[in-house]
Amino acid sequence: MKTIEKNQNLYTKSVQQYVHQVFETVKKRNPNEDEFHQAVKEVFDSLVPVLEKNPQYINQSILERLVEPERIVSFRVPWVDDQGKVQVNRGFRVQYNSAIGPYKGGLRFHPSVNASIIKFLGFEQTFKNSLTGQPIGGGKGGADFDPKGKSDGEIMRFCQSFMSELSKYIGPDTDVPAGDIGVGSKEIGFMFGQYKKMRGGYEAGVLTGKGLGYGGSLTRKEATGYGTVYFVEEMLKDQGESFKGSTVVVSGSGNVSIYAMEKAAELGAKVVACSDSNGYIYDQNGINLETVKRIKEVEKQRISAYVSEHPDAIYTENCSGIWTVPCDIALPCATQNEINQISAQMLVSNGVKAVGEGANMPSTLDAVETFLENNVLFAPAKAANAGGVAVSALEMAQNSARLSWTFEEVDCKLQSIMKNIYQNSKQAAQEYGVPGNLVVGANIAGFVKVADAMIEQGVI
Ligand code: NDP
Ligand code: 2IT
Repeated sequence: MKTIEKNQNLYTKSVQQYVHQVFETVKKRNPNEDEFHQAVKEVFDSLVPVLEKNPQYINQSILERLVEPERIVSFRVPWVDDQGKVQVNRGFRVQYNSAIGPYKGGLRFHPSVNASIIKFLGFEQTFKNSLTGQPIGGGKGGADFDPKGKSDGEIMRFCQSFMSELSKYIGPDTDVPAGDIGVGSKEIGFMFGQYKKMRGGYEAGVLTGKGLGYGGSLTRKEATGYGTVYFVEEMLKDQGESFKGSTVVVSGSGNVSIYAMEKAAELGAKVVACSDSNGYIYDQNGINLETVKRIKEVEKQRISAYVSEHPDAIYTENCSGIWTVPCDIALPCATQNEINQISAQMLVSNGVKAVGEGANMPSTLDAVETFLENNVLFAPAKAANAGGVAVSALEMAQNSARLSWTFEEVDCKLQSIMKNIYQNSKQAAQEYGVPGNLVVGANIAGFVKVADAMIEQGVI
């Protein structure tokens, strides 16, 4: 018995060493790409038990293959601003992994966009899309373009130039982009128009998140935020808890944040704070969502404008201060690494019960550690925010069938997808000896399907 145990320990150690070695190579081959390293490290740390039980993944070099995107394109995006001056941005598309379907994932327009950000997002997307149970591979793209302060004409000219190049690489069965930070239905509309003009044909399924009048799906706008709340509600239900009567803090005030707030409030929670990149608002009466929607979606103002209409509310500069607001449930829905260890510790000290990641990789690795060590229920991004891309895949299905489903039909499918992701992640965590750890569970459940498909398709 002792010998078997000793051999098992030795084997575990050698698997850990192998994983460590592949990770060191990733760092060496992708220097200065901190976000990409972080995303890979989180997944790799989760995979040791699955690699121990399945040596074929090691023999077939699945990790080595997964850290190398199938293809990355980087391109010049020239456009003319309202003053007649030529501006140049850098565009990207990473076609990360097509083992289980066409590349699928959003486009981000934000000045911080670079290869590291796009690769971390593409890597995450591969496992997230696998978790949805739908036939979609992983992709991501974007540009270091800042839509803030640009006129509609400037945004249109930028989108047209961006699509003139991107159109060479995408298609309804090849690669299907959608929105992300800085890209909503307006930008998707401009890009779709340009794609259609260049192709000379109506390929509705080439982009998702389209307007409802030309192939968009009902519930896509709401899907990421609603899905995150559905996922967290399932997680709470398992512990005999729910959103009802809880105090909730949601960072950001964009697409994901607004609809997470809406669904949390619908389920009986009081949402007391939200933010933008400048600062956060706190409203002890509960955030008035109609005001937030008008300020952000229609008037495109800063969130600070809220307090002039709601005198009880307080605006504070510095967006990370939002994590000092006491709450039962925290939903980070803004951007990567918005919760560091100090903020995580603050949330724990203030008694947070659950954290649900609506954004991609919003918690640093040590923040995640802090939540898990303190028994906070933790819903990781790949699982919790998969509702957006899941409904994108439903949009593709509707486009292929040339029909549209009702809001209720799509919402119902979204709820059942989120429940499945929760159950599959929970089950994988249990099966591999870390019950309740949804980080490990989601990573394993997402990985196994992609890895098996890669093996079945041979070395390509
Ligand atoms: P939006 O552009 O609609 O909103 C982004 C929000 O986050 C804004 O309030 C913005 O504030 C804030 N924000 C952006 N960057 C920063 C930053 N560097 N520091 C602080 N705040 C910031 O984007 P989405 O709501 O679509 O995306 C939010 C997150 O959710 C991202 O991580 C995205 O990858 C993820 N996600 C999005 C999905 C979707 O379907 N849209 C699906 C799954 C995940 P400001 O206006 O000041 O910039
Ligand atoms: O991060 C994400 O999952 C998204 N931005 C949505 C991608 C999509 O294809 O709908």
